[in-house]
Amino acid sequence: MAPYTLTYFPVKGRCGALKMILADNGQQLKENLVSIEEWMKGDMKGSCLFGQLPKFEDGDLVLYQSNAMLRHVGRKHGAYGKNDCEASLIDMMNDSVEDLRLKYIKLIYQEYDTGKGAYCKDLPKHLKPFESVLSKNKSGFLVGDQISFADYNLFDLLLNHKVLCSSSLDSFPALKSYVDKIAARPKIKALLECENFKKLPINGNGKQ
Ligand code: 0HH
Repeated sequence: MAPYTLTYFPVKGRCGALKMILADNGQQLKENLVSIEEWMKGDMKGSCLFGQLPKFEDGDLVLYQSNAMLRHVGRKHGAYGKNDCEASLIDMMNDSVEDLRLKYIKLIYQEYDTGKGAYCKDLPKHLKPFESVLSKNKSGFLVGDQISFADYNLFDLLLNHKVLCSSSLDSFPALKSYVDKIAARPKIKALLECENFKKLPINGNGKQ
């Protein structure tokens, strides 16, 4: 039996990074896909602690909130730093990834047609801090010398941004080589090439 179960909509959405960290650690994932029709019936929404998906189960542990899931898996599989200070820096970086993800989600679901140009123009301002951190850390990761859950999260969001604005990484050499390096990790490469993952749209409204 797969040790982990994920219940979510048939999109990459907030679960791309979670699938990446699990795959990279050789972990199996059982997926329950929820159609929008099923969700609209309301029963499942009512059963979710905060009325939203994803829901993640590790045995008897039930988690909501995608970043809590990343932290949980990171903690269990050695992707949460080597000490408390590294863990705090990883939290800081992941919070910044979440800030950018929220901007991205707002664009996709609320302002795509009117706001895409301005978003792409403004994007370098938001990518610059990540470029700065990565260009200083010779390991090629955000914190310390090993990959953390924040790296999978940033990598996932950068892939989305490459789809949104194809030139988004052009003036960021450290980010560009970071994306190439993580994409080349054998288990990540296999996930990105796997049909079940590839066929999922990034978002739920057809915008990307
Ligand atoms: N802070 C939460 C987290 O990080 C936010 C969860 C959230 O926004 O986990 N959940 C949304 C779905 S994520 C939700 O449950 C966005 C994907 C939308 C896909 C829509 C369906 C597509 C079907 C093809 N939304 C439902 C709701 O709030 O009722």
